[in-house]
Amino acid sequence: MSRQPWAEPSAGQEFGKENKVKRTLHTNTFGISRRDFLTTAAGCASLGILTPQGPYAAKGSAWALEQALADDPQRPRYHFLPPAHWMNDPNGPIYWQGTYHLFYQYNPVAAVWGNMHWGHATSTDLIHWKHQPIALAPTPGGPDKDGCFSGSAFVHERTPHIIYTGVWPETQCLALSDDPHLRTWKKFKRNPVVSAPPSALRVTGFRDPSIWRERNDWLMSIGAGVRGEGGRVLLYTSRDLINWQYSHQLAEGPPFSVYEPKGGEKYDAVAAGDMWECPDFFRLGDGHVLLVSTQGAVAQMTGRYLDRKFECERWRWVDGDLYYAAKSFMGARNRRILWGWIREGRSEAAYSAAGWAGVMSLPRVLMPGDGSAPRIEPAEEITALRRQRHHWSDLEISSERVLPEVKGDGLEIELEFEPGSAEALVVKVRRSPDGNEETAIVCQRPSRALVLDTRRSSQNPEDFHRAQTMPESFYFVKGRMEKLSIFLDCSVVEIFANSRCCLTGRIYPSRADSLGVALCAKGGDVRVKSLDIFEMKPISRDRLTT
Ligand code: DQQ
Repeated sequence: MSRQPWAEPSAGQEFGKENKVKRTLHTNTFGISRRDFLTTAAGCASLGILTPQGPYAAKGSAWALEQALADDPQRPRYHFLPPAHWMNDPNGPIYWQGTYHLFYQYNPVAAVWGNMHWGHATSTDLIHWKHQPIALAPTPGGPDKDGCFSGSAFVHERTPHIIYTGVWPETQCLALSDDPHLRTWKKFKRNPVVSAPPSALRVTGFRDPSIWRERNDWLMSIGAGVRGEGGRVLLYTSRDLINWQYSHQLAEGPPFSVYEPKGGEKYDAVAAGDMWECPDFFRLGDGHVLLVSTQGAVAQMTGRYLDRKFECERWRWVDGDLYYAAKSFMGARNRRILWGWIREGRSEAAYSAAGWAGVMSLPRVLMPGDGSAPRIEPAEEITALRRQRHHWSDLEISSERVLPEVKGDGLEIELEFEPGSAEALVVKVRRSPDGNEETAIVCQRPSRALVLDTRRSSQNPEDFHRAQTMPESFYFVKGRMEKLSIFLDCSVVEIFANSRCCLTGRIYPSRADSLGVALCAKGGDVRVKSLDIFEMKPISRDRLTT
């Protein structure tokens, strides 16, 4: 090993070739107001808002883009967002010396996927964030020259490290930070540390490393798959993080896919379930959980871990297909916290023109469940955002009941109900006074499914108009209350059913007066034992997160 194995952070780290703005790695002291800071080119650059490509290039500057984002009513106000442009997977979340660090796949020059960097933000309460300089950028000529794909952060010898996929081809690369704020990262000079998948396996992909320690060994799982057979998670071991040996498959198939290729369609390994992206493996209570992202959704397996092999006993989807690439970490008070990427529900042309795409889910806490799946709940920190409370108890709902007391696009709605004789309880949000625009959250009794119906959420034909279904969301057994928490945040609807599963959707109402809430029972009565609606505080003044 050379005596200086870690490259200095500035070495060759420049944004895309077309963009002439050189990356500045100076430390933002945040000693001046954020707005003043951002009016400087250095301020914009250090937070990852660069002179944009695409539609905003014509409009002049990063500053013009930022103004547009601050005024965009579709931008959520209490979910985490990058400063601008495109975000996808959460990467390497880590709780380090009392601070939460959230990294994410980021294109710093346009609101479309590509040119992957690691964006970075920090928080001390999981809710309010500060944007930080970009953590990882492709190194020209390096193994990550075409992008720094997803990976994990971990601590080795009291020093935070990142292991991530450099492309193309897909290889695994290492970086470390000796900066207490993790603002600067040094890449290992002899990257990649794993240069190719095992030669005996013809894999559909080889990416998204995740890492943990067992006795003296580091273990690393890598997402992969075999065409026509299903997903795979490959297990590597190392003593020093530099020399890795392929051991065996931690887990394999089934494909988890309902994809049926039509004649002539291009084969897509992820959609076919033949490639498992972003594996996340951890112990929870007495059992083990493996999350993999496939076919546009996240599958959650629970099962047995023996001889370093995971055997799936049960599985279910964590959420619908607008939630992806989920990644967990241990937060304060030993909680297993899960982040996930919420995709857009509109066309690429629409989000690219808007200048931003992608939202981070609320932090979710995973806990040991009743045997069939872990419990999943919003992190309790979110309650700090509750402002005004509207409360009802013992409501008998038979037909539609509009709640004129409450209106808004930033609400938390909590319900406990008994199904009664009705076939469905429907909670309507973002409802226009004439009911022409509305988003329906439907608790279906016969199927026990939760449906998020966004077919009438907007009158814009360009948006996705669809109904998503999450099976087995309700119990519907005598004497048991059903619980629903709905988080409404501008274009995001994030639902938790019975601490059992989630369903997330995107809506882009076209009318400014689509702010109403109503309850409705179909085919009978429902008793709503309690209903709380909280108006939620934004996490920043201007929809820019910090
Ligand atoms: N996104 C990353 C990959 C990962 C995929 C690239 C999942 O590392 O497999 O942006 O969304």
